[in-house]
Amino acid sequence: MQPVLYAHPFASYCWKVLVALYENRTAFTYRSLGPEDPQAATELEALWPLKKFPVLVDEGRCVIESSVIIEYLTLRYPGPVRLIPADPEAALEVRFLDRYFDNYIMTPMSKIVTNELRPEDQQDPYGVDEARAALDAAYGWLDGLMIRRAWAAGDDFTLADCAAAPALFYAEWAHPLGERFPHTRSYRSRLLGRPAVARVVDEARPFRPLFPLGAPDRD
Ligand SMILES: N[C@@H](CCC(=O)N[C@@H](CS)C(=O)NCC(=O)O)C(=O)O
Repeated sequence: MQPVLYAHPFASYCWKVLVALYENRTAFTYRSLGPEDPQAATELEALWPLKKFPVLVDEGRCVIESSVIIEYLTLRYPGPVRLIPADPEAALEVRFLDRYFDNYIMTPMSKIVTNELRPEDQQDPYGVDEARAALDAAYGWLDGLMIRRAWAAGDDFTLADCAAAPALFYAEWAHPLGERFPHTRSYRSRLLGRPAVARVVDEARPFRPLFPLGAPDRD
């Protein structure tokens, strides 16, 4: 039995895991959480009452949280792309950057996007301003890092890049990098050129009209 992934093609945290699966050509069953398969949502809720996704089920075990799922895949389904370095010190840097992209780019990006879904009288412009300032700070730090790196943690594509791909893809839509962060821009372009990332971007294309801020006509 191959692992089963509950996910949606437009959902940023699902991209992290999909990139990891595609990088290593890991076979899996995709339970897409859309109106075409309401049973998938019912199963997800039974597996994880918080109803957050992605969730992976393998050999009767339910694995939750995108980073933990990728860690699990590297243990149980290792492939040619080693997403967590064998060296524990090098792995610390990868795990730190994975947290960086989730906490300091994905989180403020989500704040800006989800604010748009609120009723107008429940919106939070102060919180959105804070999120934009947080993104500027996060882009700035990352730009300094990426002057000398091909991938987030160095020369090799890792878990950190799986996290960076959706974070920078959508953050650039919500709060453009402009000309201020050239190294981060180049890194984002390199990510989009990676076949596994290009594949998730393509699979998500039909859902772009759902982007609450209006998807820009690029990427
Ligand atoms: N920390 C979780 C975040 C998961 C998450 O927030 N997923 C979003 C989709 S990208 C979700 O479940 N949204 C539906 C909801 O919040 O109800 C992870 O890394 O897996």
